[in-house]
Amino acid sequence: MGFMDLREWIALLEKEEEIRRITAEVDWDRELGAIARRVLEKKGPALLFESIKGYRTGRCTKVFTGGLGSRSRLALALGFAKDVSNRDVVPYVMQKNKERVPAVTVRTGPVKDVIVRAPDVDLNALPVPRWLFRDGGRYIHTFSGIVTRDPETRVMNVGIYRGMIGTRDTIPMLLIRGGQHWGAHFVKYAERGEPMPVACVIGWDPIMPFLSGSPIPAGVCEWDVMGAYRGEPAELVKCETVDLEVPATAEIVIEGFIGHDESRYEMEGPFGEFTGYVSDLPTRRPTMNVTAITHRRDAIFRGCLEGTLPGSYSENSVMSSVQRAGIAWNILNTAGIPGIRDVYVHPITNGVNICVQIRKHYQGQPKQIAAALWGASAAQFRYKHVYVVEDDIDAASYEQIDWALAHRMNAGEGGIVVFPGSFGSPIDPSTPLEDRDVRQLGSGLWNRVLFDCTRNWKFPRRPEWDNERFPPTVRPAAEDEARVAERWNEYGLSDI
Ligand SMILES: Cc1cc2nc3c(=O)[nH]c(=O)nc-3n(C[C@H](O)[C@H](O)[C@H](O)COP(=O)(O)O)c2cc1C
Ligand SMILES: [Mn+2]
Repeated sequence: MGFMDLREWIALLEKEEEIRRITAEVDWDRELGAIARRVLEKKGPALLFESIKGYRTGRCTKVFTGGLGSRSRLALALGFAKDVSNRDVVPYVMQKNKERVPAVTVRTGPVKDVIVRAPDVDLNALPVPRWLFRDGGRYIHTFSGIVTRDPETRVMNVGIYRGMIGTRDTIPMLLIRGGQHWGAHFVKYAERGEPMPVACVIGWDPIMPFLSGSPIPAGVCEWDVMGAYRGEPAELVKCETVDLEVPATAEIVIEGFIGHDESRYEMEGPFGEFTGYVSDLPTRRPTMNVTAITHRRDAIFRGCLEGTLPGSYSENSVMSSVQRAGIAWNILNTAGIPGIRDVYVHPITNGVNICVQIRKHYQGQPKQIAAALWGASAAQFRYKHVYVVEDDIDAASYEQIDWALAHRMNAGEGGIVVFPGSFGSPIDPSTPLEDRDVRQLGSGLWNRVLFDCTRNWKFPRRPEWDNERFPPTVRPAAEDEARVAERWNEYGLSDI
């Protein structure tokens, strides 16, 4: 099932009573973000702000946020019932991520209703929030699909990368060369001495952030994967000033170029990041020079309040709890590792921590799992801590994982493996700033850790342990449990 555009998605949320329209006037500066935070804390609905201070009239008067801020709304976006289980939705995503329905190019569409070209471009004409009082500016790109093209293969990529309004027509962005696909494109354009053409799509089918915010393998065009999820090709139109294509029914598209001259980089940050911490001192970043904006009549701005805290899960973490589990599971399958029973990502860590449940086939299997995950570029911002548990431990239960960690894991016997100096997130507050210098290092440096919470096969099987490698647990014998269950009422315990 595909939603044609943001408006149909909003209509479905309305039908399902999963959205509120805010008609009271709200300030884009801090107030809108603080409302969004309070609604996340209350596990509340998506929000459509209809009266934004200073934007009661103009080219764009509405802001939509929170559409994917709960598991039930994510389920709706994927065409499932609201209460779909992890075990149903993750395999679906694993399958769809591997399918492609190529996009088609159409002549025109509503995204061309209004076309503004440089020098008439003014980004401040959009009601872009300053989401958090600590943010360095108005973050225009928090949930936009950022489109670039590989200059060699001509395949397009769509990713979410944050960007802030610099001047009226510039957007400094967090562009990481190592790991991120547009970063690889940027390096290729630099080698050719050409600026990189970029198109930023604000507001479309919810499948767009779901796929652009997570790593699909390099070289795969995310528009084609979105087509697979939609069950019909994405209909794209050519941009006005860059050689790129964008959805014909998108709300707003910002076109431009990012050059390589570091003297033209602009300051970006800080930004309230997915870790729940405010990341980075203001830093000079690659900067997009906007050459055109095209948009629908009565365009709706789409953004997201980033940052997960205990009890308050951002849209990114809700998406990640499904995507990052599915992507990891596909990596493990591709690596040919047997016995994977479940892969679980709790939204609180966004997939920085991940738990893999296995039927143990051999002693070195957990280390093979960690090596496979850490060898994949999908691990750029994720999979810092990998737990491996056996199939009697529920990967979704922190209590059960901690029991296995307490009594099965032995650090001195290889239960903890630290893999230092690996590529990783430059926005992890536990990483020293010098290891987060993207300009120097290309990406951040991470010390990754495996917690092998499986039972050690170096222990010999023992007859007194029922021929197992580990002692039996304190559970009564099955026949004792059955007898007691049968006589339960006789004991006068029927109310327990
Ligand atoms: C809300 C949100 C903000 C993000 N911001 C950034 C960012 O600023 N820079 C970045 O490299 N990745 C960012 N990401 C993660 C990327 O979107 C993710 O790694 C994705 O795989 C990038 O696409 P790619 O794999 O095609 O490069 C963000 C993700 C989300 C959901
Ligand atoms: Mn990609």
